[in-house]
Amino acid sequence: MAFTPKACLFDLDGVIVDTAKYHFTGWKRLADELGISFTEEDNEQLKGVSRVGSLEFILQKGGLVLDNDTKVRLMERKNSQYLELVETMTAAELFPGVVEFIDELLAAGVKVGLGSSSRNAPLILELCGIADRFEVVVDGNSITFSKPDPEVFLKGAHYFGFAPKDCVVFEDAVSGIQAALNGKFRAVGVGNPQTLSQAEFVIQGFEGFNLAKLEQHLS
Ligand code: B16
Ligand code: MG
Repeated sequence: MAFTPKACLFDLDGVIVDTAKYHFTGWKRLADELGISFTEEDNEQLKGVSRVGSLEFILQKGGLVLDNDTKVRLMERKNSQYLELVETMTAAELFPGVVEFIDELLAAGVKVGLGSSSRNAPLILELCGIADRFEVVVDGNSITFSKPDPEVFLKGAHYFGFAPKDCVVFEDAVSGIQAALNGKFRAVGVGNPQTLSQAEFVIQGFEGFNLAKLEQHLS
C-alpha cells in the first residue's frame, strides 16, 4: 500500500544546511589548544551529538579529565567561535533543493518540523530565512536526552499528534538515524549510504528529490 507521510521531521546540521564544517572548525581549534588530535573522521562521529557529548568525546580521546567549571568554559569558548563563523550565514548556504522539497510538502498538506540537537538551531533558521516553514522546532534547548535517544523526534510527532510510524525523519548522522529507528519513525539518510546503512534508504541530497519519490521508496 502506498505510504503518505503525515509529517516530515528534519535534522538541521548536515541536512538543511552545511554547518558541520563550522562545528568541526570550532572543535578542532579547541582540541588543538588542548593538544588533542581531532580529525574529520572524529568529527563524523560527533554529528548529531550534543555540545557536552562532543566535548566529552574529545576529552576522552585525549585522556583528559577536567572539572565541571572548566568544561563549561571550554564549551562557551567553542560556541562563541561557532557563532562568529555562522553570523554571516545566509540562504546561500542552504543545501540545494531542500527548501523546494519542504515547500512541496507544505503545499501537499504534509506537516513539517525540525528535530535538531543544536541549541543554535533557531538562530540558524532565522539567518537562512526559513524559520517560518517549521510549525514546530525541537532543538537542543528543549530536550533532556541526546540522539540516539528518540526524544527530539518524539516531541515533534507529539506536537502534531501523529504516531511515529506516520512521520519521516531526515538525518545525516548515524546517531540521528538510530534515534529515528529507536522512536519507530521512518528513517531517510541524507549523505553517505555506507555510513548511513541503517536508514531505510539514503539520498545524496534533495536536488531532484520529491514527495512522489519519498512515497515510492517508503511503500
Ligand atoms: P550546538 P543536528 C547537532 O545538530 C550537530 O550535528 C552537532 O555537531 C552539534 O554538536 C550539536 O548539534 C549541538 O550543537 O553546540 O549548536 O548546540 O545535526 O542535530 O542538527
Ligand atoms: Mg545533523
